[in-house]
Order: sequence, then C-alpha cells, then structure tokens
Amino acid sequence: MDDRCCVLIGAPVEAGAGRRGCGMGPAAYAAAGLGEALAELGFAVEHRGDVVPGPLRTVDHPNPAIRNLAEVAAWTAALDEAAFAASRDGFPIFLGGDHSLSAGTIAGMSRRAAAEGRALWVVWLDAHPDLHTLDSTESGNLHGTPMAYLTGRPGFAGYMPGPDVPLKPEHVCMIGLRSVDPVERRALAAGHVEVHDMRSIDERGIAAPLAAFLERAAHAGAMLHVSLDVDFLDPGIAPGVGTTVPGGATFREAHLAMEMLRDSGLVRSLDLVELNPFLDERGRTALLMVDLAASLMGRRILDRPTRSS
Ligand code: 6HN
Ligand code: MN
Ligand code: MN
Ligand code: MN
Repeated sequence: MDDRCCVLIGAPVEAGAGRRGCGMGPAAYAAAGLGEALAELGFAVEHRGDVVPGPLRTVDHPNPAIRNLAEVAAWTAALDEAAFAASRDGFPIFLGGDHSLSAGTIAGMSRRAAAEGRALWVVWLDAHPDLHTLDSTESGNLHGTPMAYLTGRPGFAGYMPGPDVPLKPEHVCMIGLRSVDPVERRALAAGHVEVHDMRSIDERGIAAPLAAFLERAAHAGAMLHVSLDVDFLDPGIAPGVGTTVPGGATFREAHLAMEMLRDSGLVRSLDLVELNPFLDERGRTALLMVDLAASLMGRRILDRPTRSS
C-alpha cells in the first residue's frame, strides 16, 4: 500500500436515507475542493469515480417498513469489493452517500485487515449508533442499520451479502451519540461497543476518551477506519444533512478528533457520509467536511486557507 496515495471513491447512495439528495455528495466534495486539498498536502490523488452497484436481486422481508433493501444490498456488495481493492493501492476516502454505504466500505476494509493478519477497528463519529437490525428498524431507512450488520447481529443473512469478517464490538468506538432508539440502547447496554455519548463529551471532553481508545488500538496493532457522519457535527455549523440533531460536536472538538486520529498513525481509510447538498447552505457543510478530511490527512488547523462565504 502506498501511503502517499489517496484513492477517492464516489458512493452516491441515497437508497438508505429517508429523503433524497445524498447522491449529490461526491459532486459537492469535488466542488468543495477535496482533491486539491489532498494534493496540497502532498498526496497523489487517484479519482476512481463512482462505484456502480450490481444488478438488483429483489427479496421480500417480513418487516413492511423496510425501504430499498435490494438497492442497499447491491451497493453493499459493490462497495465491499471497491474498498478491498482500493485499500491495496492507497488510502481510500469514500464519498457518500448515506450511511448505509459503510456496510460495504467497512466490510471491505475488515477483509483487507484480515488479509494483512490484523483486525479492523472503527471510530464511529455520529449522533446515531445505526444499530438497527432489519427486524427492528421502524423508519425502514437502512442508513440506521450498518453497525448491526457489521458487528454480526442476527437477521441479515439471506438479505445482505456479508460481512465476511464481522467487527468485534469491542473494536468499535462511538463518539457523539445523542439520538439512540430504545432497541439500540438495549443493544449497546448488552454489548461491548465503546460509547462516548454527548453527555460524556460534555463532562470529560473528547480528547481523553479518544486517546484511551487509540492507545488500546495501537497496542493491539489495529488497522483503523474512521466513519464520519455529518450529523456528528452541530447543525449550526453543518446544516447540510437530513437528520439534524441539536447539540453536536463543535468545530474545535471535530478538528481535535481529526488531528488526534492523524497523530495515531493507525488510520487507513475514511467514510464521509450523510452530506445532503440539497439541504446545505452555500456549500458550508461540504467545505467543513473537506476541512475535517484534510485535518485527518495531516493539515494543521493553523494552515487552513482562510475563506469568506
Ligand atoms: N444516520 N435511528 C433512526 C432510524 O431511522 O433508524 C435514525 C437513523 C439515522 C442514520 O444518521 O446515518
Ligand atoms: Mn449514521
Ligand atoms: Mn447520524
Ligand atoms: Mn429508528
């Protein structure tokens, strides 16, 4: 793997979200200058274009709420392959698209880690745990399910393609949670996912818990994936998302998290998910996501270009 090469992969998935618009995400990241920002940091940037899902295989699920299961399954299979392949060549950045795409990208990265004799660990930055199963989702929006799929919760077999190498819940760290459905709350209470909800961030800050997780990951020789949902951020700074929840991460908290992740040297891949350019204001959410990605890839906050809107 060439660690000075970034591979940009479009995943314009919106079948998992409750409203349209996430499909415009990859174009918005291009317009917000993601490629240029990475090139300025010295990366060779490979634009691999948008992943194309395979043919749909229609399956009926007994939960009548579920929407677009065949589409999400097809995206998951295609993104699993794309992630596995791209991670051989460089550092993949997956440009969403709604959060259902992580079912594919993280499954592919987990296979990559296993192929290198390691385990994939995940930092999940989100207002939501996305831990619904196909049986428990009430909204039917499958962007609420990828973490259940990836950690091997029951009920996905026969409907979804994998995952071949499920994540161990204790290798997942969720930061920023503040909208958790009752079923998800029970799953978190019974399981071993490390959770730092907004209450705990308010009390302890973001640095101490993240540092402890990163130390545990380093000690285990982990390969790390970061999944950044726009709604991790406060809607006041990141309005371009369909699922705004008040009380999100600040600009400073988010940049600090990115810089600490960078400094760990463990991160091998990144999802940028849930950007909805249709709901954005003058591109500010897209620009902020690009800024955060640049921080994760090594840009110091003092080196940010100044902009006016
Ligand atoms: N996301 N728990 C809610 C649901 O519909 O299941 C929200 C899911 C949000 C998903 O933000 O990626
Ligand atoms: Mn999410
Ligand atoms: Mn979310
Ligand atoms: Mn729900």
